[in-house]
Amino acid sequence: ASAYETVLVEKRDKVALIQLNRPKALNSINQQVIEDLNKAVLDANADNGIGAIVLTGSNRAFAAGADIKMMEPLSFSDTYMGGLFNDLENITKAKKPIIAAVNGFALGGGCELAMMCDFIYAGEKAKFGQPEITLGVLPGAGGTQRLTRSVGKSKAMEMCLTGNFIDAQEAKQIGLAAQVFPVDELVDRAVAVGQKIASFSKVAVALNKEAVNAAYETTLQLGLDYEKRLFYASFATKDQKEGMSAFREKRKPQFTDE
Ligand code: CO8
Repeated sequence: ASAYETVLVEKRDKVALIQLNRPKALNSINQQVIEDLNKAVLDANADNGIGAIVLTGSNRAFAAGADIKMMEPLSFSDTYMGGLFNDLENITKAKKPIIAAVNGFALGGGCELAMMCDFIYAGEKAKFGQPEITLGVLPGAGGTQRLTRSVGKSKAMEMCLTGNFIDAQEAKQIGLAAQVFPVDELVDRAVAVGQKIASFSKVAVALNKEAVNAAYETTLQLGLDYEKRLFYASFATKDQKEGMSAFREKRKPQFTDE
């Protein structure tokens, strides 16, 4: 039995595979999903045996957005004072990388959730979209911000203003998805890449993630300075000595995450 109501967690060697599991509502996101997902990510992040996380849904839906039936009766003050969906963002605080493996629909909050991950792999049948406009609202968890930074203004604006879905090939072509895989292979391929990442120094992985993310927050010069500080800091780790001596000695490095 799973420790969670709406997610399944499976440990595959050094990768935590977290699967959204609310099939009756196409994995739409409510408070329970957010709580379960945060806890699952936090646990994986704290587990020394885990080096990367893969987040997936079902073949039909990664997540079809926020739960529309739950949102319908809410007032402005309910959402504002209650900070509706604020906590979903917590998964971005994980030091360990999260790969989104998207089969089926990633719509609204589902597309936003995928974009909170560090990179996206899409199954051939995946569909991405920000259909909030069709409901009389707008994206509320990064769909106007992360999407725009990821694919540029014209495409992001088109997606937000029309609500039209894009398929996996287009998602790859515009840089939203890093790669496209056959539906049945997607999760295994994502886990395999997770294992590769997990074979590296955890400190180096976290430093790389932090530095790339800094590119979203700042100017080029400040970002370059920040990168350089982190690069210098990596020389304070044992793993830097291990990685470089292993290269010189033509052997496989044994990282200790120190
Ligand atoms: N919320 C609640 N229930 C949903 C949702 C949803 N987002 N999506 C699907 N469901 C339910 C359906 O109501 C249906 O339930 P029932 O059988 O009880 O009627 C069941 O899932 C199956 O769905 P469909 O019968 O509609 O399946 P289809 O294959 O015909 O269509 C679609 C699939 C195209 C995905 C369709 O279900 C759809 O359009 N869903 C809504 C997509 C959408 O508009 N998403 C955006 C929601 S708004 C949002 O996300 C705001 C983001 C703010 C921040 C969020 C952070 C989490």
